[in-house]
Amino acid sequence: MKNYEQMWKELGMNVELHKELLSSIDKTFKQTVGAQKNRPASIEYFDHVLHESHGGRVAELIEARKTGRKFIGTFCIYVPEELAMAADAIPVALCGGTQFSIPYGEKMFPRDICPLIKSTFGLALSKTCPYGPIKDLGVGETTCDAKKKTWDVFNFHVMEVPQKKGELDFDLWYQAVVEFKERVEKLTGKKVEQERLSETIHIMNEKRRALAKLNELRQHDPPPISGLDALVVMQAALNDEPVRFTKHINKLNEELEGRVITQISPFSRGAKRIMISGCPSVMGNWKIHSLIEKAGAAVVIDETCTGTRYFENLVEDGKKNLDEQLLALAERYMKINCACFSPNNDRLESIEEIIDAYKVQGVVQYVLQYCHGYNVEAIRVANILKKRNMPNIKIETDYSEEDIGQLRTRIDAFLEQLD
Ligand code: BJ8
Repeated sequence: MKNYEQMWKELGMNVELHKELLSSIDKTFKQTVGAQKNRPASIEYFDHVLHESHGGRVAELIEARKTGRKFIGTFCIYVPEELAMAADAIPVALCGGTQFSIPYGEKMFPRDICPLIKSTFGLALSKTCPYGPIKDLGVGETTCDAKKKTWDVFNFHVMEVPQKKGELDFDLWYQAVVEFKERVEKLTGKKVEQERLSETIHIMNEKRRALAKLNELRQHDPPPISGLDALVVMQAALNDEPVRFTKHINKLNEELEGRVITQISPFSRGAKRIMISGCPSVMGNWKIHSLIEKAGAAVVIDETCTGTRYFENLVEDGKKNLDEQLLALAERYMKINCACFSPNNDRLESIEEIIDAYKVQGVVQYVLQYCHGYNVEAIRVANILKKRNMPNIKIETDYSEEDIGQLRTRIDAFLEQLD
């Protein structure tokens, strides 16, 4: 990796602490992702994206800002990236998945909120996040309580994500999309035009198609890629430049198609097929996937925001004017089934469809500690799974390694039950 020390210094970061952060993440990476056997060769690019997320990618954003472009930090997949890009801004998701920054987050935030929030803002508070100093706008959303109150603290633009999916709620969300467009236009000084929006819709749809294809390939037995590597790809998706990213996904997909034919896989045929469902696993967090796959089962799909919820449903393209395009965007994003919605029946239906498509044999409901939305919704998910005689286990955990031994025992017992 190139030396970016000078860049980090100029950004006002705590360079020494940042070195400790990188070596802590690198250690976890080597013990989990790097310890896997039989990885596809094309995964190297996505490893590289992760490794360069505090280096090359930041340097790239700094260069883009010199040409007048603006950089927007996001924290939820509800933020329509197409709109930001059409106004010539660059959106990048900034969620943290590392235990390293949690103690710094806890200096400001209550201890009993979810690790994703504490880790994300712990990075900013400890001056180990290179994105904070170059961010032109932070965009939050009204999803869970902890998140929406956090945006107030940092004075972010907040998109109103409704809590139900009725007509009135859709109108509210549509207004939030229009308001976001106006906010981004104000930031960049550039109007969102129909033609450019049509291009960015195409770019993002192509990215979703490529990710959907990758995931379809996981439907094979044995899957040509591990769940942990598929997660690495999804984590890279939230950071990388979309056109370049799609090109590399298509290359990976070609390799995976070949592996399906030649039956090359990190797993033996008949390995237990697991779905992870619930909270996202953002960059730095490889804990649960790694534990399940080290126990010999294959994570074949993620029903999470670092999984199906990110790439399913395209934005309808070919619209003739900006109003219709905005409506199409609002419709696509409103289909994301976050646990902040009540009732969230669409999520339950989607889980059943995914189970059938991926021939899932067991479901791990993944709940980040103190995430009440997914934790309580786990009851309804468990109920539909019970009706189908589908074994499931709920794992509530944080980013630390403290409970690894206990989790390993529970996962082993769960997988044995699938026999
Ligand atoms: S659309 S899941 S990305 S909000 S895990 S911070 S919900 S307490 S990340 Fe999310 Fe958007 Fe929903 Fe997806 Fe809160 Fe839960 Fe933490 Fe969460």
